[in-house]
Amino acid sequence: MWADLGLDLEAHDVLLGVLGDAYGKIFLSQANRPEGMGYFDFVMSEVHGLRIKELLDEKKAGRKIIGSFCVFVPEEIALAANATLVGLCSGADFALEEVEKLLPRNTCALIKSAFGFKIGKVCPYLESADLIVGENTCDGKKKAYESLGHLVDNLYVMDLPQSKSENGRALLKAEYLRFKETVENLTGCLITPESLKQGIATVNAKRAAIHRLSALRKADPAPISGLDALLANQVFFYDNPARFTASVNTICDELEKRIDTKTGVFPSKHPRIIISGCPQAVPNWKLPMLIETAGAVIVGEESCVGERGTRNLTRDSGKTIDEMLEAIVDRYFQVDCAIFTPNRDRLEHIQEMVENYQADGVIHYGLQFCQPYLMEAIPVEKALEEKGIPCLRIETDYSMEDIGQLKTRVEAFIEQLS
Ligand code: BJ8
Repeated sequence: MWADLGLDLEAHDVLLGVLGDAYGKIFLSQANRPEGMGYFDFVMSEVHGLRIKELLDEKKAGRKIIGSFCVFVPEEIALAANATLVGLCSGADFALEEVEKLLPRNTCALIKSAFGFKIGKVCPYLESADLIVGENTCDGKKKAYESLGHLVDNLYVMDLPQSKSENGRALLKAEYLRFKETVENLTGCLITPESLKQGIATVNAKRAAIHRLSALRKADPAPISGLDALLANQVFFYDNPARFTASVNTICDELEKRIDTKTGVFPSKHPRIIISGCPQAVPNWKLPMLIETAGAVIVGEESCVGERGTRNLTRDSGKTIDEMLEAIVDRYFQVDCAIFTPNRDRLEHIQEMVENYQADGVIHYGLQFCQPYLMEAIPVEKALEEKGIPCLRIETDYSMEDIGQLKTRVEAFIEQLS
């Protein structure tokens, strides 16, 4: 299967070895995990196995696979046209030397990682995709897609607004219409009101399950670790949607029982943290691992792999395709990515999350060279400080070089909250 996809077998084995090792040390070593996490352990063990086989079987049956790097790509539309959407963002460095021949060194790790996985031929999702969707969000991604277009022959770039104006909304609607037509041409399936309604229902159910999980994390003591909750949010982008929804709901049933019996994931009182900032794609677990091993519990992620990505459901009352598209545009237009200017909603959402999740502090996670989030980190910190909410600004990448320094800073911050 791997050879058919054109993967570099040796490099792929190395990647899986490192991934499996890290997963064992970071996730399986946690005490007192919910039993339902067994499903996510299985998914992770098969993320480059059974899940790829399923996608290839779908392709054989005539379905198309669409890969995306951003939560602005509407899964509802992909599903309605008989396509499956998978996330392509990667959270590990790969083939860095080769990547830096194509991209400047001062490019964020998330973009470099996507290139590294392509150049190193180690990502079966990327290689299975019939269409790869890039989006004009930050300058780094925008320009990087020009270069990515020379490495793949199936790149489609979606334009996105940069401000929440009337013109911005009109652009988003026009781009979603163009995306709809592109996906219909790709799959040969015309979207109908019924198929779009079903697409909306499937994605809403997936997001509602995550909302339920998030709501349970408001309990004190927290019934699940931040690492495990982050994992569920990461798997959101890969798994079969209906199976994912059912599995998250099963964990939630278990967590409700834990809350009834006041069974926390950690035995004693721990400072509660919100992580805010750049998305954390698999296997980027460095910072959450440091936070939770330092004795705090992460109770929410203000991130696209987290609440920013899943916050709102799509209105499902529309009857015509246009009414439903309007609802989709309304839903996505609320995503408060730092590429928007101004972006006051994000500041408010972070403060709301602190209140709702009874958090003691915020750790702002910025990837090195990510201008949008690093720039916003300063007003975020200021706004939080004005409200007396402690905030720690972290700037890091995917390497392990700074782990000692990060550990010291994180431990000192958590100590201050205890
Ligand atoms: S909606 S956050 S998924 S664009 S880390 S590549 S911003 S330089 S990822 Fe994102 Fe969509 Fe926005 Fe969400 Fe650029 Fe920053 Fe790199 Fe980033």
